[in-house]
Amino acid sequence: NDHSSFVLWFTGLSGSGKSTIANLVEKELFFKGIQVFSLDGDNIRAGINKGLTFSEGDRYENLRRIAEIAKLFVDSGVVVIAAFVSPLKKDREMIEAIVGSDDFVEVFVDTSLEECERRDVKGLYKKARAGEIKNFTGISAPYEAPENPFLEIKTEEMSVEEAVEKVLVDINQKLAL
Ligand code: GGZ
Repeated sequence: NDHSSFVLWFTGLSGSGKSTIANLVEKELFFKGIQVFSLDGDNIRAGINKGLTFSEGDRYENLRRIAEIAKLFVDSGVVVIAAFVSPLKKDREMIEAIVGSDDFVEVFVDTSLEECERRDVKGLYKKARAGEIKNFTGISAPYEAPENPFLEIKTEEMSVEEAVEKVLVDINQKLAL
């Protein structure tokens, strides 16, 4: 292994573009020969965290387990890419405490609620507005924006390609450590 490992943690609203950017970053790192693994809602909430809801307590437990798994991967020398709404400041602090400050690289995918709702890729905002989904982040549950992220990506001001490039450039020095 000739690169350092850490957790690249994407936080942002549902539909903000976290997964899209994270998946492309993973691909690029893989092509560079870096050992990388992605954790996302699809492989986590369907498996190890099956049964957890979107209550505040269950989100905490969801994220705590993810952080512990991420730490195991980092200890094995793998760069971890995690994309979760992770809406609460105290939960992200918990994640940072588990992973370790030096290895927690926070990326805030900053897309306004208005834009996420306008995109509504999965129709979830419409359902949340109709009251069909409870505790929906941005509608009926809070999202606390990070105050001091390693990196902030305003998706309304740049293309996906530009966002991916920005992440790659900014983590280069972390990889070389
Ligand atoms: C937020 C929800 C909810 C509620 C289902 N609130 O856009 P998506 O669909 O694919 O991503 C969202 C995903 C969020 O799961 P996370 O594990 O990332 O959340 S957390 O970090 O808060 O634990 C969304 C879908 O699940 N989803 N219900 N009520 N997002």
